[in-house]
Amino acid sequence: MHALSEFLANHRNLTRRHFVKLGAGGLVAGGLWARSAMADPASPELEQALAKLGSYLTPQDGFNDVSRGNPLPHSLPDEKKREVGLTQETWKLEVISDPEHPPKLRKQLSKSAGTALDFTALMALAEKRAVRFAKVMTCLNIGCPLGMGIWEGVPLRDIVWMTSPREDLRRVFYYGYHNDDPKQMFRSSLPIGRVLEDPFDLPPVIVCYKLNGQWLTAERGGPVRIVVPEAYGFKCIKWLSHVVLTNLPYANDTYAEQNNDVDSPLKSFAATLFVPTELKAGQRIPMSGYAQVGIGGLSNVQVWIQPEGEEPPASDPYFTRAPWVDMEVLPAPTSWGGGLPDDKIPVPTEGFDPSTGQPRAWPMRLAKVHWAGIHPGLSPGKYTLRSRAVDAKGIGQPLPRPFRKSGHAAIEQITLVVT
Ligand SMILES: Nc1nc2c(c(=O)[nH]1)N[C@H]1C(S)=C(S)[C@@H](COP(=O)(O)O)O[C@H]1N2
Ligand SMILES: [Mo]
Repeated sequence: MHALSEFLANHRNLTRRHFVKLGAGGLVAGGLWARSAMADPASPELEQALAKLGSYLTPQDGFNDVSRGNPLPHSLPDEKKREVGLTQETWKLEVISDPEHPPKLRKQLSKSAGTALDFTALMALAEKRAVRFAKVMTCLNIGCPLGMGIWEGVPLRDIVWMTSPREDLRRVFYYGYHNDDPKQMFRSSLPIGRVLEDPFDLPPVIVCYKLNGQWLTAERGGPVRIVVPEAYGFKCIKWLSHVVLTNLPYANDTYAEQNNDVDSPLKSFAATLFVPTELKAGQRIPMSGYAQVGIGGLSNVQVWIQPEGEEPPASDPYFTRAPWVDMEVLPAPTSWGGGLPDDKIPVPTEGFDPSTGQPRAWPMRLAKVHWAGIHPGLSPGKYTLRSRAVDAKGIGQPLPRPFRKSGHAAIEQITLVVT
């Protein structure tokens, strides 16, 4: 609750500013959002909407869990976890050559040769090479992020280079502990180029051991998981045990088996967290929500309230020509939550100014934002409320990549009833 009241205090000035700004603009697109409604910006309704947003970062045990496994690896008793390498003391990572498509390596890191990487060696690397970045963890198939975190790890390339690869190395695949049952293996993969270099100012692919400044819990994939900054959750393998270097030129992710598009980076999308759905005529309607900022960035969040019976043209299935209205994207919070020690972003973290602890740019790509707004009220009837993200190029969700199996970005629909 402490974090929440701080969050509200941090956002109050902003909302005041916002509604003054909107008020000065007068009527906006669609004519629904009138100047008069913006007269009392610090409204109790709006505070109610902001109060529903919760903390910015998600505590580790507040993430939604979609892990596979029978039994779930994180639910194993401590004794068994020690036995199978799911503790920091017993964890070992093998970095080996794919026997079917072998690259030329000078060395492998294997348990049999006694050269597997252990947690002490990982921490020795971390002392010099640790990186941190913000990322929203989202399942490609789920319409709501699983959680937002600051992830810390060592670049995967530093570990790949330990094998002194020479040539015929085109891809890396990796998997974690899966109850020693081949049928339960959950594998993901990346082109070697993405591991060795970070295109478009992305942070590196990491071998991750901390989340929000704390050791990665077993449920989040600890002691060690992979985190790929721009990817959906299925690329971020938990309970990491094996990295396999291969000359295979294409993706061999387990997730491809369910018809998923496994080469698709995070999309931008928005959703509502709070809006009253049973209303009186003319009653002001506060609303708030979040947006995931995908690889395409975010320029805005918009809302459209469609009266029942007013159908948009069939030639516009993604509602690009509907009378969308801008909401206010809230600035970076000054209180982060999520269990971050002292509520401070660790220094250094990519994308953050080390002297102020604030993001260098906002909205921050691959992270989350909150938004809020207030509608002046509707006449009696039934309506459909929709929200959408608009990317940095001005393209509205679910475009430019509308297909479901490359990541959920369907426009949400909420029914409002006004009496
Ligand atoms: N070993 C392993 N890693 C895994 C999975 C899994 O089932 N097993 N699920 C993946 C999927 S589909 C998602 S969306 C993310 C979820 O990460 P989280 O549990 O930390 O939210 O983990 C990924 N990593
Ligand atoms: Mo997922």
